[in-house]
Amino acid sequence: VRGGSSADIAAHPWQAAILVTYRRLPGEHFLCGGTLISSCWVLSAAHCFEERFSTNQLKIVLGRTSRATPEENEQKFRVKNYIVHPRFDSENFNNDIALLQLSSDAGTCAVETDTVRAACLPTPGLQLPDWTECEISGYGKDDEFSPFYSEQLKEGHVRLFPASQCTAQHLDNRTVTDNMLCAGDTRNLDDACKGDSGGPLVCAKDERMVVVGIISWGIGCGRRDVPGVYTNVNRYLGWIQDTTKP
Ligand code: 4AZ
Repeated sequence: VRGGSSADIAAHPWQAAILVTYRRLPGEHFLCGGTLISSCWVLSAAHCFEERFSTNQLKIVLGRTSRATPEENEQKFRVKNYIVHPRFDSENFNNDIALLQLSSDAGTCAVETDTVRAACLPTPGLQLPDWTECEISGYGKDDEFSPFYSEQLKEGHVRLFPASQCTAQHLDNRTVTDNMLCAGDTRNLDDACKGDSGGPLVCAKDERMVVVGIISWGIGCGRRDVPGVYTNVNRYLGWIQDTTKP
């Protein structure tokens, strides 16, 4: 997250860290963010999985504030299966959505604690007003030119842009589809940045935190008048339901 501030996982208990073990490198490497949407399912971005990892290369960590340091109360899972949207287009990031199913030796999924809790999915057709203030979180870069990911989880505050300000014209002539939405900060320029992908854009609605977007792409990070682009979760409620049903 560019701008924003350091955050504790307890303030973003749906935040997941997706780690990968590469076949030729030792250790676990941070891959992407994700959002816990039920005890056994994490929502993320399709583009995180373009390398077609096998499930045994992936791990999901919940309840961790520091990106790379294991924590006492964290919950760590293997991935039973992950499903990339069948119409994900790597050319323009249309349908940038994926679901990962958690698994553990004990056969259990995430247990709700102070630091681990699912976000709500939007109700069908939920339309929040333009400029609604929402929040993003992630372990990604502090700014566009930083060589490093953040050591600690960060949060940022962004507002939902009207569709009229979320077009190719505003985004270096890249394709922007109805499956995408834009959010940005016109003052302190908080924005998602490299490494935050797959993570949550959540907005408060009737006292609940609702995952409205998935951090997807952008032109740099926190540039004035250039919003970040998010997968519009509302367009995928049917796909999510079908994919996660028992
Ligand atoms: C990325 O590379 C990325 N400013 C994600 C979001 C944004 C830019 C880059 C939005 O994962």
